[in-house]
Amino acid sequence: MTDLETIVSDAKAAFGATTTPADLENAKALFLGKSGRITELMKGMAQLSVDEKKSRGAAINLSKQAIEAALSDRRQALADAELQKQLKAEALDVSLPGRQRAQGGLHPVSLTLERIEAIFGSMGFDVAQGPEIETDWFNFTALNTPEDHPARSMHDTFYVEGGTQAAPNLLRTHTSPMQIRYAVQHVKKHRALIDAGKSNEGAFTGSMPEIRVIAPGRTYRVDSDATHSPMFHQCEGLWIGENVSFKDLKFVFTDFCRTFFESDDLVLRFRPSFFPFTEPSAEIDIQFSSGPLAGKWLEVAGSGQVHPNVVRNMGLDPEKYIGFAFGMGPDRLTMLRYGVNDLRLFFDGDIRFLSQFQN
Ligand code: 2NM
Repeated sequence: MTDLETIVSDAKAAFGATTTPADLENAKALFLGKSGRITELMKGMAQLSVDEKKSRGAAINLSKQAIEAALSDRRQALADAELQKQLKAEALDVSLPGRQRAQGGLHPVSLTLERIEAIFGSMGFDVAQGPEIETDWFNFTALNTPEDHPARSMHDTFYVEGGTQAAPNLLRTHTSPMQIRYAVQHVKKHRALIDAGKSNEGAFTGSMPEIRVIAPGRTYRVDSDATHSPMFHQCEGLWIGENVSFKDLKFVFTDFCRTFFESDDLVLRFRPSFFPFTEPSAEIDIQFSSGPLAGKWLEVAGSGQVHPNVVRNMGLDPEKYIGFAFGMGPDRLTMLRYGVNDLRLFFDGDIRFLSQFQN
């Protein structure tokens, strides 16, 4: 092997042994760099004669070209290998099944609130929502609650900053304050329309359209055990007009319970009771004729004819306007409907419990 053939063969071997472009450039320098082996041979030609220079120069040049060709081949090979590696790393297996997106759902109590709103909505009831921080007036006084009533005590009510010392602000203990707010607005609006000689109910009658409203939402009391949570839900209903009576309450609430529990033969019992805001007052119990709860009387709501003082606080004359109200607990209705035995499960946020309720 001539010295040139050895150099070309060494270069091919050196290039072939490299695995990265940087290694290859280092290997190139050994042969074609400033003090590389080919460059050194060229420098050594200085002492040769003109004829020798011609033939030696041509031979060195051929070798140099062979090394450059080998270098270029190796560059391409390394680049191809890199590309293949990258393609393999980024390969998409289009035959893999798609990733399932977890499906969220409404909270069971929200499902109950939606059902309540839909059922009462079908009976012409509006849905009113309002503040959870209330004034003493709307939560207690307007609802005919005596100054010394135990519900006003700090043991039962969460008081918050704001208001006056005599009438501090509080977290509403029921949603009835919203009934008062709604009724006052309703009365104001229709009184203005009547005064202007108009009615938004079509022909002018000179009288106010009935108040028919439910108020669902969060309420708060100082209470915590398996059946009481400091935050719980309430839905109160109100129906006031010139000729609304207890028989309307019985019809409406019976229809509601039968629709809500999907049980046509469910029966109701009205048991005398007391509330400051109604007179007379009654607890409403229901009884299923079949299913796991058959035969038991279950308390589902409180109700009564709205007290004249409360009607007056709505801005209405109790001699002319009369009606009834009721209040129920959507948390308890949800427990009964789905057979849940511990109220706290609703508020623990355990997805294993919550995901059992179908929307
Ligand atoms: C109940 C029971 C009885 C009630 C009263 C009123 C209002 F605003 F008319 F005064 N709203 N809700 C009421 C009546 C609530 O809950 C157990």
